[in-house]
Amino acid sequence: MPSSPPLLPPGFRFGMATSAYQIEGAAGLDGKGPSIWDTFTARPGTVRHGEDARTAIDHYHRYEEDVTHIAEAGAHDYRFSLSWPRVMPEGGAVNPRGLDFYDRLVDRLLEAGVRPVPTLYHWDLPQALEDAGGWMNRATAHALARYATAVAERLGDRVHDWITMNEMSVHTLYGYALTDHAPARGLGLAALPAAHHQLLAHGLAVQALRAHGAARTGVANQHFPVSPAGGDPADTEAAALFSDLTNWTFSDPVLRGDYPSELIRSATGTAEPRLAEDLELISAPLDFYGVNYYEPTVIEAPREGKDYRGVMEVDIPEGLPFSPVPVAGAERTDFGWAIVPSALTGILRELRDRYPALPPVVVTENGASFHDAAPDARGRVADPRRIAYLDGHLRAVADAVAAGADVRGYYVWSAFDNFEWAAGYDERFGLVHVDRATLRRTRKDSWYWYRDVIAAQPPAPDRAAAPDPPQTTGG
Ligand code: GBH
Repeated sequence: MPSSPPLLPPGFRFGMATSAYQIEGAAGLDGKGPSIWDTFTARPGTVRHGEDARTAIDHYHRYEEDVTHIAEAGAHDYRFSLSWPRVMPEGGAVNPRGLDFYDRLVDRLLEAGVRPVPTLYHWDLPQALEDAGGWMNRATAHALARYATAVAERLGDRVHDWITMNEMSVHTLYGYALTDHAPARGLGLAALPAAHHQLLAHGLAVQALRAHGAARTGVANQHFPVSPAGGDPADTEAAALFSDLTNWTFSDPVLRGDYPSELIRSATGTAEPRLAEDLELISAPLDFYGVNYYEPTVIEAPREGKDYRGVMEVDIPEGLPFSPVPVAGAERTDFGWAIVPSALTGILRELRDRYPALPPVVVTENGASFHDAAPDARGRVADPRRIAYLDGHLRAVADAVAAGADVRGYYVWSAFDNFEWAAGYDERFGLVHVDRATLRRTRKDSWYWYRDVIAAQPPAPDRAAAPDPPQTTGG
């Protein structure tokens, strides 16, 4: 690793990210209703070691200490999510005590000089709404818009930056097409209406947030940079279809007002002229576009008789016209994900080339799981491989900027070790270590490294005095 820190342009925003279900705990406390993840984790065999998130890392009670870990690193932004079933236990009527928590958290962040960037929806749908059809039901999009209004009414005087939805692609794929995440529907391609209704929810939420004074609104989409395994045209075709389904189905409607193909457009299950109206709403210009990036995917056209099981963390059903294959020659995280920083430069450039109307980009998630050892006798957690991962990816962002991509921020996933969905607590993404038995927090070496990287950046034009809007040059 080079000794000089990765440098980004003045005003570039460094942050950390988390999500409500993965950290809060306090299940059922202060009127919180159940989410689809409570239902899912209660079923045997869904999560590694049968773990659940009833306590998670107890952020609900420890948020003051947690904000200190974020602020003392010098992070400019903190991306967290609001728990819909905490705010609306059944997805409808508001639970004021749920809102009180976010009110306290936002105040604490502002006191500490950290800009709050809440995400409305990070996969924890109120179970009552799932019982009414979940994202397969168009009404869920309108329910989300009412939720957006309720939180903006309460927090909008202090929160100016909003993210509507997190990774609609992963939620649709793992939760609705496959069964690896809640609500485990296993619908295959018939899951596409769930994608459309989330996109509609995004569009409606943008409207609702702006009506309540939001200054900057965006969405966080997972992007899987996809490449064909070989020069065979069948591989190229398979990779294009895979990328349509996992990438462009979720970004094209937002950034250019249509689905990537006729096939997908008709599989959304929404008929004209309503579909065209929806797309109009979904493509309202955004203030920023969030990119979550972890690793690239290599795709081939399935070879007869070849066994593809175990290649992905989730098993893709047989009989599909594409198969993911391992990324050749890449180092891997302890989660088994390929480490390819250049693919982040690649996807940032590809987005710029694909969308003439692309707003400024923020890398809203990037990070790596390593199975860090517990703090040693002196309270140190050495995690050199996480530092190398983050360093490489920040340089990859700098490369994209040098190549003309307009990237304005980077958020590490994650501030804290947390509940990694179906993988439970083995997978540690945090800059801060969390001991499972005591929930004690310990800053890892990567936390100190990140603090030093942030401190080494060129000074921003009066960032502290002018948080809103970012380019202001007050004095
Ligand atoms: C994000 O999802 C989530 O937003 C966040 O909640 C989560 O904790 C974090 O990232 C870490 O997972 O084919 O086996 O190589 C990321 C979703 C989907 C990223 C699958 C990597 C490839 C797995 N991911 N993916 S594999």
